[in-house]
This record gives sequence, structure tokens and C-alpha cells, in this order.
Amino acid sequence: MLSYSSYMLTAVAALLATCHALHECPQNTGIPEIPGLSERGGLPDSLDTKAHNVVVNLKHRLSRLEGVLTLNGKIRKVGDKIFASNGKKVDFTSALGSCEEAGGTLATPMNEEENKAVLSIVKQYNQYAYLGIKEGETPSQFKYINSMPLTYSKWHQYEPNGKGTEKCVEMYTDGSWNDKKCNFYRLTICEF
Ligand code: MMA
Ligand code: CA
Repeated sequence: MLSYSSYMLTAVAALLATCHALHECPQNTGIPEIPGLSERGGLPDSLDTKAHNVVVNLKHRLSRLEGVLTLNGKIRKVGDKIFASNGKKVDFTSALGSCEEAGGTLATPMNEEENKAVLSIVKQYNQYAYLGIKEGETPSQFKYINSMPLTYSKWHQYEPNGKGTEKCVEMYTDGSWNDKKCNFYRLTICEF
């Protein structure tokens, strides 16, 4: 979790590109200011501190919300990604549809750290989950949903073995992957 002072640093950095350029500087946002960060906040006159203060407060507020969701086991944050599940077991197409409807996509671990974050949700529900990976036209060539080739994989021993007959990918409860037919009921895990 980021410290308060790192929010301030991040926010001050963000001050360099703000509402003046957009000609959309709010007069009164109704959002309480952070104590000590007053209207001018000791920043250069050229910067619109009020708009900047809005950025600081929104970032602080978002991080508190993320803290609650993390504490309650509702989300996993890894870098800029957030993984979450609705707890529902559905086929691949439905799972992808639910994720996209919520503004995300199916969980697609791109490295060991992300794979572990998805695994922790698989373990939380004790259910295998479909990943955002599908087999291309060439058998055994798996790709991301956006058609780009895989840059990371965690195949179980002897997988993938479907050779064109198992076009989806599930995560087992040890974090390893298996190519699998797409019409099973698997836990929906999305990334945002
Ligand atoms: C099932 C199915 C396959 C998987 C094998 C592993 C029998 O088929 O889940 O995708 O590769 O089990 O034994
Ligand atoms: Ca398989």
C-alpha cells in the first residue's frame, strides 16, 4: 500500500499536466481538501492548485477504497492490474462476456507475479478458472484474446495436449495451466 506522502508526490507530479490545458478547472468540487493542502498549497502560481487538490483527494480516496477491497479479499492488485471474481462458474464465452461488460477482460497472467495473484483467487474459491487465452488456427499455438502470441506460460506437465480439440485454457488449483474444451463451468476471474 502506498504511503500518504507518496500520494502527495504522485499527485504533485500529476500537477504538471492538468485542467488549465483542458480549460475545465472546477470552482467548487464539494470534495473536502486534505488538511495542510490549502487553496494555494505553496505551489507555483501557474498551477491551478484547486484542480490539483482534486487529483490528490481523488487518488487518496481511490487508494482507501482499494485498501478496503484488498482487506476484504475482493481484489488482488499487481502493478497496474486488478484481478477480481464474481464467484460465478460459467463457460468461457459467458465468463469473457461478464468481464467485458464490467469494463475488463478475462484474467490473463503475463508473469509469475500475476499468475500467483490469479492463483490466490482460484484457491479462495477452490475452483478452476478459464484464462484469457485461446488456441489459434494452428494446433497447440495459444494466443492472448487479442490474438497476440503468448509471452509467458505455466503449462502443467504434458500440457497442452488437446492438439486443436481443447481451445481454451484453465488454471488448476496449483496455478498450472491445462488446455480444456470451452464449454465447462469454470470460475470467472477478470482483470481490470
Ligand atoms: C482431461 C482433460 C484434459 C487434460 C487431461 C489430463 C482426460 O482429459 O482435462 O484437458 O489434459 O485430463 O489428464
Ligand atoms: Ca489438456
